[in-house]
Parts: sequence; C-alpha cells; structure tokens
Amino acid sequence: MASVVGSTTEKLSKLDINGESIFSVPNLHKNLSILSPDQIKLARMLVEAGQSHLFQSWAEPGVEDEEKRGFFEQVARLNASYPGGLTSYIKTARELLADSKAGKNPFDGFTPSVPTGEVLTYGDDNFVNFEELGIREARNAVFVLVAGGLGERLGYNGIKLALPSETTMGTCFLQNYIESILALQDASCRLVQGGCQNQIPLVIMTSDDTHARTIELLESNAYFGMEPSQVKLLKQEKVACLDDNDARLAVDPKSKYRIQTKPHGHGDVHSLLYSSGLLNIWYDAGLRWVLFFQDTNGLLFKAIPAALGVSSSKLYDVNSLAVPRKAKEAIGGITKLTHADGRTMVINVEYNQLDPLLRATGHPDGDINCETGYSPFPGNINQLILKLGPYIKELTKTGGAIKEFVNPKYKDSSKTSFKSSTRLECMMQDYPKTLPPSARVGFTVMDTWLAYAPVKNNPEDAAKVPKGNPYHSATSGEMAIYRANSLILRKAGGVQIDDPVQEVFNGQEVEVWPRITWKPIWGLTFSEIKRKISGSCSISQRSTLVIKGCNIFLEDLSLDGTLVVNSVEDAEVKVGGVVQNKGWILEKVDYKDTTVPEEVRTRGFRINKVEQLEKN
Ligand code: UGB
Repeated sequence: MASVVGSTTEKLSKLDINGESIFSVPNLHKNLSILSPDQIKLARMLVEAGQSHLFQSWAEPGVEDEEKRGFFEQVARLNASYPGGLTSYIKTARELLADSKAGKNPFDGFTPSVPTGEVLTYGDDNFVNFEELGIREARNAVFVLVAGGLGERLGYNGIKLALPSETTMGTCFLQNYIESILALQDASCRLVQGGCQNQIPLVIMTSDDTHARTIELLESNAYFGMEPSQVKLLKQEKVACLDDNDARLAVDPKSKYRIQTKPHGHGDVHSLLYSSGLLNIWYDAGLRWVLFFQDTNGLLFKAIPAALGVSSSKLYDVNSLAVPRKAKEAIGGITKLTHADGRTMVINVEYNQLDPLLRATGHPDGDINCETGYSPFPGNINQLILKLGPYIKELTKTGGAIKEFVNPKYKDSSKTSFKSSTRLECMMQDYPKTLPPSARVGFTVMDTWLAYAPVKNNPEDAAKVPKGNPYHSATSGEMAIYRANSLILRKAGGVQIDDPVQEVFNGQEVEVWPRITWKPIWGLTFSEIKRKISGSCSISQRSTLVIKGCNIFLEDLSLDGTLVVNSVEDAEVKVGGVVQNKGWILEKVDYKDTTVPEEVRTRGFRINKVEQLEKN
C-alpha cells in the first residue's frame, strides 16, 4: 500500500505548476508521505492557486499529523460546497478585489431613479381587500426563514431566533413566526368549503453558528405547535476568508492547520433550496408562493397578508416588502436602475452602495432625505415574495448562484492591505439581477410602524444612532410591537388608547405605549380584529393586555392595570367591564449589569408583575 501511495505521490507532485511544484513548498513536500492521493490533489490545487503560504508553518511529518489531515478535510469541504470549487472561488475573489481596489462602481453605466410600486395605507379598503386575498393565498405558500447569521452587530451570545420578541408574553422570535404561520394556515383553510388539510411548509436556513441551537430550540418546545415534518432545516456552509488583494486564503488565528472561514451571506438560500429538491415537490403539490424573511422582525406578519395579496393580484414574479427609509439608515434602497443601453431593473441597492452610486450619477449630496423627511428610495426590509413557477424556471438556469461582492476594510488609501480578513458574500435580494426584462418585479411599501422593527444593534451602538433614525435594538423592537398593537386597536377597533410617554432605556429614547399583546391566532388582519371588538373600549397608558386565545371578544372594556385572558381553542369568551389594578411595571436595568440575564439587560428594562386580573 505504501508503495502505491508513494508512486502516486511522486507522479502528482512532480507536475510543474506555473513554474512552481509541490517541491518548491518545502513544508508541504516533506509531508507528502502522510497524505492520500486525494489530499495531494487538493494540495496541488492550492499551490496552483497561489496558496503555498498555507503550508508555511507546518511541522515535520510525525508531528501534528492528525491536524494536517483535518486541514485537508476542511479544504475538501470548502472545495465541494462552492460551485466550481476553491479554484473558482479564488479566481472570482481576485477579480472582485481588483475591481474594489480600482474603486469600480458595481453599477457602472446605470442611472438610479425612484421606482413606482404599490403603496398601502393600513386599514383602508384597498388594504383590507389585499389582506383578504392574501389570507386566501396563504395555504398555497411556503415560508423560508434565513437564520444563519450570528448577528455580530447585536453581540448576543445565543441565536437571535431564541430572543424574546417582547417580554410581556415572553414569546421568542421563532415562536412568534411559527404561531403566525399556523394562524395563517388556519385562517386560509377555513375559507375552503369543508376545510382543508394544507400544512404551510417552513424552511429555516441555518449555518454552523446557528444549526444545533435552532434544532434544540425547536425540539425543546415541541416545534411551537407545528408538525415536525412541516419544518425543514438547510444548513449553509461558510466560505474561506481572504487576507489580501491576491486572494491569499487566511489562516485561522486559532490554528495553523485551519483556514479561517466566515458566512457567505443570505444569498446562499437560493442555491440551497434548488439543490434540496424541495421546490419541485412544492410545485407538484400545487403551491404558488415562496416567502423569504429574516430572523428578528417582530412586526413582519402584520404585513404578510396584504403583501401576499398584492403579489397575487398583480401576479408579481418578485415582490419586495419596503418601508419609508431614512437617509443613511442601514437598510438597502429599492432603486430603478436604467443602463445606458436601455436595460432597466428594479433592485435593492445595499445601504453602503447607495450613497456612492448617487454621488457618481449627478447627486452630489448622495444619500439624503427629500422634503418628506425620508430618502426618496423605499427601504428594503428583505421580505421577498417569489412566484414559485418562474422561480423554479430561473433557478434551473442559474442553479441558484447569486452575484457575489466583496467588501474589504482597507488599512489606508493605498488599498494594499486589509484591517482584517474579508470574504465573498451574496445577498438573497440580488436574485432579480439575472431575471429577463419580461419578469414582473414589483414592491409594496407599508408603514414602518406596521411592518418593520428588527433587532440588530447592541445597546451601546443603538444609543449612538443619529437622532431621528431607528435604533433597531431589542428595546426599540419590543416597544414597536406595543405601538403597532395599540395603533391597530385604535384603527381597527376604535379603542380609546392613551398616548404614549417618552422614556429612556439604555440611552435610547423610546415611546412607551400600553403593553398590548396577542397570540397571532387572535387577529391577523384588520377585519378579524375589528370583528372582535365592540362597544366603547379604553386602555390607559400604564396598562398591559395579554390575549391568549382565538375567540376572545372585547366589549365595553375599560382597562387601567393588567388583564390576562386565556382561552382554549373553541371557547367563546367575552371580556368587558372595568378592570383596575396595580398592573405590571417596567423597571429600568442597565445593559452593563451582568447580574441580570443578557436578554433582559440588553433591552434596558424588566417587567415587575405587581398585580393583574387573570381570566381563564
Ligand atoms: N443571514 C444568513 O442566514 N446567513 C448569512 O450568511 C448572513 C445572514 P443581517 P443586514 O433588515 O432591513 C439585510 O446581518 O446586513 C441572515 C439586507 O441585506 O441582519 O442588516 C440573518 O440571520 C438589507 O438590504 O443583514 O442587511 C438574518 O436573518 C436590509 O434589508 C438575515 O440574513 C436589512 O437586512 C439578514 O442578516 C434589513
């Protein structure tokens, strides 16, 4: 056996590679005897791609051999998980790094302008009609949650899906999402005469950073009521980090036998879905829509029914959900791009690219607010609704590959070295870039208060956000839920709700509305909520209302304190009269106080449950 390996080793290693052979990499050459033929092939590929430095500090054969084999296992994985392998990754990286160094504008030749889309107003007839249509279509939908990101900006130690979206009910993001999908499923199936058995599939894209903890969260909570077979996890692989403009792969600072890796971005979701074979299974089952969404938007499902209604009535192949955007806010801008040759596309221009693009095309002030106080470009919240048929057709052509980009942080203006290693990335919202001009690409704008309140920033950074721009923190994310629920009860149910008070938590000034929460099954749409409220209801600012059940009707309720209503599925419950008690109080907590659990102190308050009326 040793002699077979020996002769293959010799044959493979003697081949010259651009003047450089494995012999010219001494520490690799010395170790050839411990490598298999496949490993030697990978070594050759690396040397040929200019990666000899990876072997620079390798020990003599016989020392740390297991680690060396582990190195090749990693290289084999990185090679297999990227279309065209590592050679192709390195080649693309060199091209993109050269473009970046040259300051090449990725939108060269394109002129940006403000696109027109569907702008919805919560609660008007148009909105209500779209919601009805959306509920009808929901049973033909699939939800895809991208949750492979670690949330470096948030700095939370757990996975973001496990964070409470609000602390009154204590529902975490994943629970909120799953219960919302189940409520949609229920509402949609009820519209079918005789009912229907459709189960809306949920796919969660994870990564090595989030996979095990996502499974644990699901399993330890009985999938939050979903059938385990309804949920599929697809894990994305990371990609190699790059140390310089020659795309030399970065050695992991923790081990000289590992290549440093980082996430490739949420764009991986398309190739993973394609290779999973799920798309055709869904298509054959008669499903029509794929809805993509992100890990920490507690308001999202308030916007889903109407947005799906828009997709269905306008027959959009692609519908992006958007909100009014503040200039320089860290959300992409939906932009119409017109090329000098006449091509046009409506696409997200990422927040770090919008300003330079505008400056380069005759807008010397770049990304600024217009007279409305907002950027003229609607803000992309990365909730995409794709029509399944055309989506499959497109992916059959592209395999789900999405145009990549690189974003190195240079040490200085010579752009010759980086502050830290970089990598290629891709974004799911870049999917329309390869679509033919005939594709129906649109977008739907809704009010921010209704549709968008992500949790992305840690308290320290959130407190530094320019005044008037959203904090996107755990504090603002939770407060946004109370505000939305209060406004919905005002608008849909005519409930008299006291105005909010301003309070500062963790250095962020926020509006504190009454803490009104309900399970998604109670009310997903304007009409449904309106149907469940009657008479003259009022809720004071210091109040908390928790509705946990489907058929709970508020009638002439006057609440000043805390009321918790629990009901079993079929029970009809009427809640009314005067409820007054000491209620639940928000107590301030400092984010630096490590004696308090992380998910509490990062939002800057905890709830002291002094007194409540609980009705079961
Ligand atoms: N994600 C993955 O699943 N895998 C990855 O490799 C990376 C991320 P961020 P960011 O919310 O409005 C996006 O980091 O930079 C998941 C859009 O690009 O929160 O804020 C991750 O778990 C931007 O246009 O994204 O920017 C999370 O669920 C704007 O729409 C999601 O991808 C902005 O979000 C987003 O990851 C927004």
